[in-house]
Amino acid sequence: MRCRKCGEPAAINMRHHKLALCSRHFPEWFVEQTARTIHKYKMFPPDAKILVAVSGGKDSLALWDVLMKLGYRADGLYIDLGIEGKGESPFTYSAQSKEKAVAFADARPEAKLIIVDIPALYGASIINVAHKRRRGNRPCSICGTVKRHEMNRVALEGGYDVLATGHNLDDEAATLFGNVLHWQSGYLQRQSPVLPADGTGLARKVKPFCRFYERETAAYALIENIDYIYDECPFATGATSLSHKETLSRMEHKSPGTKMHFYTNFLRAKAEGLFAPPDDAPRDLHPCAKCGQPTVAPDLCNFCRLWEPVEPSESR
Ligand code: Q46
Ligand code: ZN
Ligand code: ZN
Repeated sequence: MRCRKCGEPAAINMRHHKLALCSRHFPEWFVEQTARTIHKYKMFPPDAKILVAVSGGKDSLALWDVLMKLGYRADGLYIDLGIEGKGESPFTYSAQSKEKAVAFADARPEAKLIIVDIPALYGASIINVAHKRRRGNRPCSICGTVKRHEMNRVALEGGYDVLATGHNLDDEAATLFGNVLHWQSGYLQRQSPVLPADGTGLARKVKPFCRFYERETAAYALIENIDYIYDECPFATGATSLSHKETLSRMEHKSPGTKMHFYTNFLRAKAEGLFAPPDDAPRDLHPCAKCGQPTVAPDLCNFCRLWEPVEPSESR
C-alpha cells in the first residue's frame, strides 16, 4: 500500500475514506481534518481561549497537540481522581496518567497544564467516596459527576470560552448505539459535538475529534511521538460501552464506514428536527446552594451531595 500523495509506503490505510497515507502526509491530513471539523460544526473562533481536558490518554493529548499546532490558545486540564489499581494490583492509574500529561506539557514551552487534585482539594479520592456510598465496585457514575463538575468549574473560573474533550468517533458511535438501544431520547437530544454555553453556568463543550476513528488518533499519537498511557482505567473493564464498541467494530470490519455513517447521519437527522427538544421543554435549573453550578436537584447539586454525610438509606 502506497501513500496517495507521494507514493512512499503508507503508514495507515483508511478504508472508509479509500485513503492511504505515509507517516509524513498522515499527520498533515489529520491536523487539516481537525480544522475542518472545528469549522463545519462552528465549534469556536480562531481567538477562542480553550481548555482541553487531558486524561494522559492518546486522544486528549493528541487533541491538545493539534490545537496548539493550529495556533489556538489552548491550556490543558488534568483531574487527578486518585484512582489506583483494583485489589492487590500495584498499578496506579492516576499517578501514571498524570505523569504522561505532565511530561507532555513539560516538553512544550507554550503548554500550560492545570492540575486539579481531587483528594487534596476535597479530602477523598473518588474511590473513597464510592466506597463510602457503597459503590466501590462501580465508581464510574460518581467519577463522571466529579469530572463534569470540575471541568465546568475550571472552565468558568478561568474565563475559558470553550471546553474541548478528546472523544473520538468510536466513543461517540458507541454512546449513540447505547442511547438508541434504550431509546434514551433525552440523551439523544443532547448528544452533539457542540453543546452551547447555556447562560446558567454551563460552559460550552466541543469534541473536535468526533469524526476520527480511534485507530487514527492512535496512529497520530504514535507518529508524532506522543507518549501516552496505554492502560485503561481499571474500572473500564466490563463497561457496557466497551461491548458496544466491539459490536460496532465487527460491523465496521465487514462494512467499512459503518461507524462514520451511523454517527454523521444521526447528526444530520438531528439537525433536521429529529429528537429536537420541544420549545416548551421544562428546564428547572437553578444554582446549587453550595457551589453555584446549575442543577435540577432541589438544594445541593449531585457533586456537592457526594461530600455530605451518608444518609442511612444510601448505606443499606
Ligand atoms: S476514569 Fe472514571 Fe472512567 Fe475509570 S472510574 Fe470509570 S469513569 S472507567 S472514563
Ligand atoms: Zn506521503
Ligand atoms: Zn454544588
